[in-house]
Amino acid sequence: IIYVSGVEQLFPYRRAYVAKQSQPHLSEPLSGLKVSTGVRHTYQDVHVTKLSSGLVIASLENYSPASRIGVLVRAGSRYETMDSLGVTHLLRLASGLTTKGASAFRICRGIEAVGGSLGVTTTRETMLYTVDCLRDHIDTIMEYLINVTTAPEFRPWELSELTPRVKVDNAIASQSPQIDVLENLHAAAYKNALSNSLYCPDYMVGKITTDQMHTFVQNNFTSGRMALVGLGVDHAILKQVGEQFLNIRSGTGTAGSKAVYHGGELRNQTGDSLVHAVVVAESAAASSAEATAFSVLQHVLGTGPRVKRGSGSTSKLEQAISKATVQPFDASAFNSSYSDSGLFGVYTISQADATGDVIKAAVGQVGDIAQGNLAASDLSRAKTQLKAEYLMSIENSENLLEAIGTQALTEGTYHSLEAITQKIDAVSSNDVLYLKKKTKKKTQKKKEFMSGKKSMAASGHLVTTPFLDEI
Ligand SMILES: *[C@@H]1O[C@H](CO)[C@@H](O)[C@H](O)[C@H]1NC(C)=O
Ligand SMILES: *[C@@H]1O[C@H](CO)[C@@H](O)[C@H](O)[C@H]1NC(C)=O
Ligand SMILES: *[C@@H]1O[C@H](CO)[C@@H](O)[C@H](O)[C@H]1NC(C)=O
Ligand SMILES: CC(=O)N[C@H]1CO[C@H](CO)[C@@H](O)[C@@H]1O
Repeated sequence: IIYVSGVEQLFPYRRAYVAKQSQPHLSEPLSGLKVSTGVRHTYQDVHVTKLSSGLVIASLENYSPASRIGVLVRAGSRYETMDSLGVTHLLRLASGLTTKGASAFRICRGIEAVGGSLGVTTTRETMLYTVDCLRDHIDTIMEYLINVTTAPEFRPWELSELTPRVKVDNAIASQSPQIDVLENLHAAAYKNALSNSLYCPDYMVGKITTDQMHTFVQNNFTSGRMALVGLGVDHAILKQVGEQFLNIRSGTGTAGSKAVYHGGELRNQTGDSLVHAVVVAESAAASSAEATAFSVLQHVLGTGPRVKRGSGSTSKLEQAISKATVQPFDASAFNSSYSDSGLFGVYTISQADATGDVIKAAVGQVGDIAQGNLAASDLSRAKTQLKAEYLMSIENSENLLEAIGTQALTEGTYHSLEAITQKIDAVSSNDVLYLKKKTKKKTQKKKEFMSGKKSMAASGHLVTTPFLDEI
């Protein structure tokens, strides 16, 4: 977090917070970083504490006049049971509903009165409740956050009022070929857990009960599955809040079932002349060393245009596909990673009659690199892009909060920027090729793209779109 001079004039009271800091915890700047003169650099430490209840508290005091606090819970759609599919979709919409301490009306008015906001985002693995406000109102807003996450009531009539909103969400999602393809990809790739959709299945809309909501929250919102994260807040204050109020259900709950990769394909013939298609194999779990190598490989192949309408891109996918077709296309390497599994492959968008050529050229290019066709210049470009992308992404406080929270929740610690960039620098061409080459070894087999069991999803007019066994 870098403050440019000028901020102080805008927010004169920021000084007060700076002055309060008796013992500055300043970590070292990135080694070798050139510091421009005139800019004051302060690198603060992220503090992480794990309470005996299992709750992890992580915070970064950045002396900002605005604070952002989040509760991250390991309670994404993968933890839904077969009988309660869609519960997390409803939870995502239910964050402003009546709690034991305050009505929906009071929550909304109270947050608005302090100029704050409350939001919820969910992934397949986690739910993140976030509030933000000016620092002066931090106590008020934290109380709402705690009540919303620990004491929801899920009144039946309030839940039924959400039904039209679930329908709208589903209708919007079904308009998007991207969402369609990614949901179908997960449904095809996994047998359980990660196959669950982020959206409530149509047959469950309006059928989810108050009891189902309570059971899910009781079992999954336990201290050991939560992290309380703050930006622009004192660590001691956050810790106190965690100890006093987020301590209601200790323990970790059951572990949840491990994702089982299955492999398969789902095609949605919609007649749309633009075809979205994704072909993947199983890759590495997040935070494994291999995951970093996969991210580097992703950037070798290309993650989409970096120069608007630029020509002569270094993206390996673009280069290969341009040779196979003169039609316009969009191709990027795809990856998604989870705590116990991951998917890696190629995502293409193309005209219906060119799709066959585009997909085959894209998959062929991944195979080409597997043969060892990886230039040192491509590897170093990819690493530079990956570092730049990561560092840019955490300049945004939402991304930073999520990054700190995810690391605190999954690893109980926070890796400094330097540690992360070092990890990227350490990836060698062998690491990248290893992912593809050491296929004969049983342990590596499932991490291998060319011979690994693939999954595919496609949506559009699928007239030339190959089936998996034709790729
Ligand atoms: C939070 O819950 C407590 C106890 O139920 C209640 O006394 C308090 O008023 C609530 N506060 C807010 C802001 O909802
Ligand atoms: C197929 O796509 C259509 C619209 O593009 C969507 O409404 C439908 O839900 C999709 N079906 C599946 C099975 O994904
Ligand atoms: C999450 O809640 C469901 C009930 O809806 C329960 O069956 C499941 O075991 C819980 N998951 C974990 C990991 O405790
Ligand atoms: C395992 C892996 O490569 N994960 C990366 C996938 O891509 C996203 C965004 O492009 C990164 O945030 C992940 O780290």
